Amino acid sequence: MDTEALRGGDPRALARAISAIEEQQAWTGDLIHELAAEEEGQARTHLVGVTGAPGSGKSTLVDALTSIWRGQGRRVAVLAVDPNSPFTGGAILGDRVRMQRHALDRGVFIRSMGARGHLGGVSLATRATSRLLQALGWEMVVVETVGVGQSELEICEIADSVVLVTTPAAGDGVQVIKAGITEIADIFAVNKADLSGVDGVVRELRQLIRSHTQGGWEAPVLATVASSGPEGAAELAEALERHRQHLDETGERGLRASRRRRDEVVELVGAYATGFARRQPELEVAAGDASEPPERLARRLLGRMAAEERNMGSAGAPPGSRGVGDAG
Ligand SMILES: Nc1nc2c(ncn2[C@@H]2O[C@H](COP(=O)(O)OP(=O)(O)O)[C@@H](O)[C@H]2O)c(=O)[nH]1
Ligand SMILES: [Mg+2]
Repeated sequence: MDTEALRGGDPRALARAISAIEEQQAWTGDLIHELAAEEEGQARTHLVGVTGAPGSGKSTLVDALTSIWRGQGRRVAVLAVDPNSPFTGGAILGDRVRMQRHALDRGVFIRSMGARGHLGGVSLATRATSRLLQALGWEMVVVETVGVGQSELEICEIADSVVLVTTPAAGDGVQVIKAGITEIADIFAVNKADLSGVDGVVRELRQLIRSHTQGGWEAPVLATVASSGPEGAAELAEALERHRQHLDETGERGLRASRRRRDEVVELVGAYATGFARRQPELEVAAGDASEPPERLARRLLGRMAAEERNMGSAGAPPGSRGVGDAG
C-alpha cells in the first residue's frame, strides 16, 4: 500500500485502501490507526448519514450539498451503501452519472459499498472506511443508505448527524413512523416539495417530532426540491451545521463517537467468531452429531478460538482476519 499517495490525497490510492478494507485484510486496521495518530484535526470530520426510501432523492440531495460544501472549501466523501443491489444496481449507476460533474474534482470522492456476500461486510467496511477518511482529514463524510429494513438503522449509527429523506408520496409519512426511525433522525428533509401534499407531510412530521424531542434538539423538518434549484439545500446544509454545533456544545458528539467505537468492537467480535467457526473443517461433522447440543458446541469453538489467539500472540493475524464470514 502506497501510504504516501494515500496521504497526498490520490483517489486511486484511496480506492485501493477501501478495497483492502472490504477484503478485510488484516493490516488495514493498523494503517487507519497509524494515519489517525498523524492527523490532528480528526475532530473536524462531520459524519453525515442520509437515509430514506429508494428514489426519494437522497443522491440528488447529496449532490446539491456537495456543491455547497465544495464552495466552502471542504472535501466531501460519499459512501453509497446499498445492501440490496451491490454494484449492479441501477441507482448506483445513476448516481455515478449524476456525480460526474464532480469527477475531476479531487476534493470529491464517491464510492459504492457493496455487500459482496460478506457477513456483516457492508456495515464493518463502511465503519472502517469512514474512520480512514476521518484519519485522512476529509471534512465531510456522507454515508447514503437505502432506507429499507434494519440496515439503515445500523448504518445510521455510524453518523454524527442523520438526515432522513422522505417525500409527499402516498404513505411515506406513515412509513417513517412505523419504522421507528424518528428517534435516530436529527434532520428531516421532505424532498420533492414540488409535488403536491408537501405541507401535510411537513406538518405531520413536526407534530410527531415534538412528542419525541430529546436532548434539547428538536429535529428540523425542511422542504426541499433537490432536482431543480436546488431549493432548500442551503437550509439543509445550515441545519447540519447547527446540529454539529449542538453535538459539540452538549458533549453528545463525543458520546456518539464512543458509542460507535463500542458498537464496532461488538460487531467485529461477532464477525471474527463467525469467520473462525465457519473455517473449522470438522464443524460440519460435529454439527451433524446430535449428541452434543449446539450451545455447547458453540462455546467449545469460542474456547478454541481464544486459545488460538493466545498462542498466536501479536505474531499472527487475528482470528477473523482471513476473510470474515467467508464460507471457505
Ligand atoms: N420532482 C422531483 N424529483 C426529484 C427531486 N429530487 C430528486 N428527484 C428525482 O427522483 C429520482 C430519484 O432520485 P435519486 O437521488 O436517485 O434518489 P435516491 O434513490 O434516494 O438516491 C431521480 O429521477 C431524481 O431526478 C425533487 O425534489 N423533485
Ligand atoms: Mg441514491
